[in-house]
Amino acid sequence: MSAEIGSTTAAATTPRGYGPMRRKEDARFLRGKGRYLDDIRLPGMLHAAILRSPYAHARIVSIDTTAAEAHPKVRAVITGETLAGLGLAWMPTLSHDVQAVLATDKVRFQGQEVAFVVAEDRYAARDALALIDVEYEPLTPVVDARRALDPDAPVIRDDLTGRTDNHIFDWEAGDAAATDEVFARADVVSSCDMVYPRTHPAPMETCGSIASMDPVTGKLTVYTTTQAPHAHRTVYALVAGLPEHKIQIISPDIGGGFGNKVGIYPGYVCAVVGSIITGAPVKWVEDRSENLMSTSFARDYHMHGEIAATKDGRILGVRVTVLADHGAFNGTAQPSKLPAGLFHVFTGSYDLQAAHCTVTGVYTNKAPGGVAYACSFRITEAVYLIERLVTVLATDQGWDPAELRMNNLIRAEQFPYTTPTGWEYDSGDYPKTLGLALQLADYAQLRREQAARRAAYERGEADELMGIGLSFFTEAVGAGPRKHMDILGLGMADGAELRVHPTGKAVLRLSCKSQGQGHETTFAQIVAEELGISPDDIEVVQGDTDQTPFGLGTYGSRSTPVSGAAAAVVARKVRERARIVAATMLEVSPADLEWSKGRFHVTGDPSASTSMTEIAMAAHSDLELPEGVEGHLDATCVYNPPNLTYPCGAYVCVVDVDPGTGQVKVRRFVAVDDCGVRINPMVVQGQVHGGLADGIGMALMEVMAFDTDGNHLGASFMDYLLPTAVECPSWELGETVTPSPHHPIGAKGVGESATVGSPPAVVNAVLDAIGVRHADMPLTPAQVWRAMQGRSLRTDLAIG
Ligand code: MCN
Ligand code: CUM
Repeated sequence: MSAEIGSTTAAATTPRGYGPMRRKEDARFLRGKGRYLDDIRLPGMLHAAILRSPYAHARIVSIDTTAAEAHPKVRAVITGETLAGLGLAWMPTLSHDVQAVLATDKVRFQGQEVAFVVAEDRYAARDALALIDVEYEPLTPVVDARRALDPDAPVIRDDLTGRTDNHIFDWEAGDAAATDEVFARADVVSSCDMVYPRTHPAPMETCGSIASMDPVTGKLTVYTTTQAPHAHRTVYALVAGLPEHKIQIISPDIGGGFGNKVGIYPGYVCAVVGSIITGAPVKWVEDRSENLMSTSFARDYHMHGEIAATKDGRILGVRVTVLADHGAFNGTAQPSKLPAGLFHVFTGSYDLQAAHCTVTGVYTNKAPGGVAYACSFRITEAVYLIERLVTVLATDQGWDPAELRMNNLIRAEQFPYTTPTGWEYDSGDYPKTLGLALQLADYAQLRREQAARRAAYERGEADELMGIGLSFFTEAVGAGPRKHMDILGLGMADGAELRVHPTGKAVLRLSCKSQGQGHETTFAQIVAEELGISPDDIEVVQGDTDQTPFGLGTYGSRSTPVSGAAAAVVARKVRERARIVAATMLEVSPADLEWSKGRFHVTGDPSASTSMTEIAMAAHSDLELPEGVEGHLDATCVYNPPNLTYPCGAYVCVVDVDPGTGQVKVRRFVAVDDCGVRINPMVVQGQVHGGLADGIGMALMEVMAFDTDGNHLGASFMDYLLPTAVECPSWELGETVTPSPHHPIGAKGVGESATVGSPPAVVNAVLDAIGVRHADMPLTPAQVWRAMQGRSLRTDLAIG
């Protein structure tokens, strides 16, 4: 699906280091030989199912489990009361709130967990759910976040002492006074209200867990679909009071995470309790509806933005207020100290004088979670906001949106650039990146074609209108404990361990966890680049806490910025050890050796050399190493990134819209990404392709909608629409390379870039085609048609 222009062409050869290389893991994935959670069967394993609330808001009057317990194949029925006896009825969320593991007092969203049945097989567990008798007293739900703070709104979280409303937090960033001052002297101001609807990561594989408590040794083994195995282990230990060294978390192959697999879900906790109670391993795996209804969603931001500029097109400042719908429990995955995540970067890629934003978080009767889904902690919303605002300003003033962007982008010489909200962008050459995108798209020609098309349409000679949409984004990825980038309050730095075997093969152990991003290949390539060993000879081990070093795992596109750095650093340590071994072998001083990929040779005498393989064997031999130098070729390192990395990109989307039906066809999509040094350009392109498809999905079809009773209207793929190859054009990719100055190999993350950057490009294109200033996503045919009649609606609520 890729037309590559302005980018490296992928070859299938195996390089020694960086470069296009086919993914090693695909040998098993493409043959159906992956080992996913549901492929794992332990001896004597039991199966579980969860009874969920049919109501969005209701008091629980009684739960009668007698009939379910009497089912011949049922081994245990767990309720909130069972858990309360163990002190586990409530668990902490990623945002320092608490969430009911199984509801005791009230249910607070449709699909909330009420009881957990453990049975001999999956069918019996499901059947027994119907035998549980729960008496509910329905309560009025809060479905619309805009009504959550009304004085007469029902209080959702009456479990929290002293709580009299649905307010969670107020948070602000930037300088309010300076921003007001800038707005006061601006010539022009544009404003816009926009909703980033609730969406879902919807990975192909749903979430699940198998817990196995060994009653004799007291060791708890948990196989689970987690993006963050070490963080999960520490949380299990802290919450359940289990000894951490006796917990092993194994994250097997993962069929997509996209943020959905960062958090800890009630089913995971119940599986552990189920195993302790029954003395057998307990497997719990969600079905599709459960995944869509109850696991972490994304976005749900109601934003009001204002943008101020001079009359000659200099953007001065941005002012934003946001209402954030966090659902019934505040479970957003984000650094503890930043209640609105990294929404801070709402100033985007522009050199502004001042900016200010306030975010208010509220509870509603919807599933908890938030942020997750290729989000980089709310940057998706921030980029959408600023890229829509800039486009609205251009529309209002009759300016060209490309020119407006070009004139206001942060310039190359301004890096490192401190934003008005205090973030230090590490590097970039934004005008060059945008310039390349405009060139690849042939922007001027596109505008001419568009004008001709509109004229033909008005003469009745064309059926469709053409639109061109732009976006420019800056991402902030690669969070670590420094700069307050913890998760769950845990500031766990990421480790790497590298061991070279006597025959020159190597094993690299990392704290991150691939969910499909190709880590087994790309991290092997990093070590290969540093040591000159073939990537095929380097095994990457991840996802098993007994086998890998501590670290926070994979989310926020942090693997390359953090674990990628760790891999390079640990390989360099091994290389320095190899230098000493080589010097001993060649009977020279280590300082007299020069490294060229894969070998050390004596300075001035290339014939006196030894290869990495020879060195590896010698390191494990009877070679007499200098006093104090250990044998073997291995090393460990812990990497705590000094800053985030800031990749960027410029996107141009071209659409054709049928005004009669509102149908949108994405005709072209040009994406120029700058993620610094590319380890494997082919993998990067794959990441970008996926993210662009995601963006088309969010812009045109994906939304978690609710009716007035809080019923979930997107609980299957019949209702929650995902894009397919049919809706996607042949992507046209380009690249610029601005290395990160603080990263050992100059790489920046890229895993979420395209998801973050593409929705505004698509929306801007559709609105450009139909000549409408703003309409909310998703731009379904109905929404486009309504927008053309001047009646754009809220798409996330059936009440409109
Ligand atoms: N890469 C590279 N050169 C760079 C940057 C990255 O070759 N300069 C490669 C990496 O080595 C890695 C891949 O690209 O193999 C993605 O790297 P990175 O940007 O570091 O992102 P992560 O590996 O941390 O992946 C997380 C990111 C997130 S947060 C979401 S959400 C998302 C995404 O990855 N989920 C995905 N892409 C996904 N792709 C798949 N197939 N499945 C998911 O669940
Ligand atoms: Cu927030 S989606 Mo990704 O960061 O796993």
